[in-house]
Amino acid sequence: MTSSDELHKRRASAVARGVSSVISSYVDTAAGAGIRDVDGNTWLDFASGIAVTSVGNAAPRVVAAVQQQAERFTHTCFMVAPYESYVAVCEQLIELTPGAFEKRAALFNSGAEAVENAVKIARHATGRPAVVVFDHAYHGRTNLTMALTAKVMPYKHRMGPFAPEVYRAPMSYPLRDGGRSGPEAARTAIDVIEKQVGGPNVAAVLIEPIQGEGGFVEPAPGFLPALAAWARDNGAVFIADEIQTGFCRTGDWFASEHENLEPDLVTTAKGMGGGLPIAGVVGRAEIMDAVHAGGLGGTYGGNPIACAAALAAVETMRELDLTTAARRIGDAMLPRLREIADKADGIGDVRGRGAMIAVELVRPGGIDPDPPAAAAAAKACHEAGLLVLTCGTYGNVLRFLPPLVISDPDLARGLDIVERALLLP
Ligand code: PLZ
Repeated sequence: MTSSDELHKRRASAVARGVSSVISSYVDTAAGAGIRDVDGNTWLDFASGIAVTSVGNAAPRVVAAVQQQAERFTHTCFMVAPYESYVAVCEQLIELTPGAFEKRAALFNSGAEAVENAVKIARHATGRPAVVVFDHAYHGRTNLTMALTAKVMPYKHRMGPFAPEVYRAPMSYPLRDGGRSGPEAARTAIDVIEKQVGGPNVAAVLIEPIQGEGGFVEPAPGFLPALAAWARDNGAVFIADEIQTGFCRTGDWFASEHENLEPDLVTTAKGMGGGLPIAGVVGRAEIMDAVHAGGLGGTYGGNPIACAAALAAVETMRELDLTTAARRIGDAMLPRLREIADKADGIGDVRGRGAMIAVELVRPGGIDPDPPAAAAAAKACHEAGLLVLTCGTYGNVLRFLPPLVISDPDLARGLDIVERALLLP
């Protein structure tokens, strides 16, 4: 019996079944794009802990910053006794997110918490109840964010009732909406919003610039700008959920930059903390500051160790120019995957930007989703030592989120494994 097998046995009688894992190997150490399990097997990481360790596993600056901060102090609660690093992280969020207008920021612990707070802030600032979200959206697992998330299994099944005043509009999904243009798809969505919700009731339009868990769905050009313009014209807050797309992942600091969007509010987490739990909401000062003193917070939000990690992660992103690194990863992956798609029958789409890349698997001859093919390809990658993830409303998308510090040879080696997995009979 391997050490992982033993841990798996212990887990079965200690860890709730609802919490599952992609692989059954247990991690011992990890560095850069490599993970070693407790039996000495090595894994190449194309998952980054779901788009978190963009600066690499155990990034040296992050590790040093965490160690130094832990020795100074571990926690005082910013709401009790404040400290500089919280302010510095907010300054970085203000500087790095799109929009030259005056901004404010607040820090939280998880992506879901950031989204919840963005909605609280938008409702408070507008005095309106409704939140518009989209098909295939993923925003978290808390009660409000389950309501915002589209997919029922595994996220919402038998877990309602869900928070009210959440309305779902159709998404631009070029593979699956007949290739409608962005403006056309936006007109359809806006029609739903105006007929079923009503502009004056909308507090916020909330959207991932490229959808993450929903399938790496990149809306057609013009879709996001049209929604942002509608929100502006109707006094609604336009919130970009950049929890998965942010912090260099798509080749820009934030994916919103791609179409020159300037969201009123941006939610961030994941890559921001270089592996430590930290999240933020940043945006227009007049919206953020509408909330009364004491109206936002939480015991651990902007914990000093997490802040130190975030500052070190941002420094690493700047120093190693990880936006450029992400673009280079995309430039290497997309053509290679398209070549594979030409040889394989079941690849309906190859898409993504920067180091957020996916292939959508379909039944040959059409676009019917083929989730077993995605599961089989992921399994074949895992057996060859490459950690990849699936996603998508239909579970038929194989997605790649390598750390942005991955070396060219490691990237090529990973793609070789992906090729063999996708060309299986
Ligand atoms: N918004 C866009 O991608 C988290 C979820 C994994 P938390 N995505 C990974 C799972 O199955 O729980 C995510 C996201 C976007 C919000 C969230 C939520 O972030 O830090 O997981 O709460």
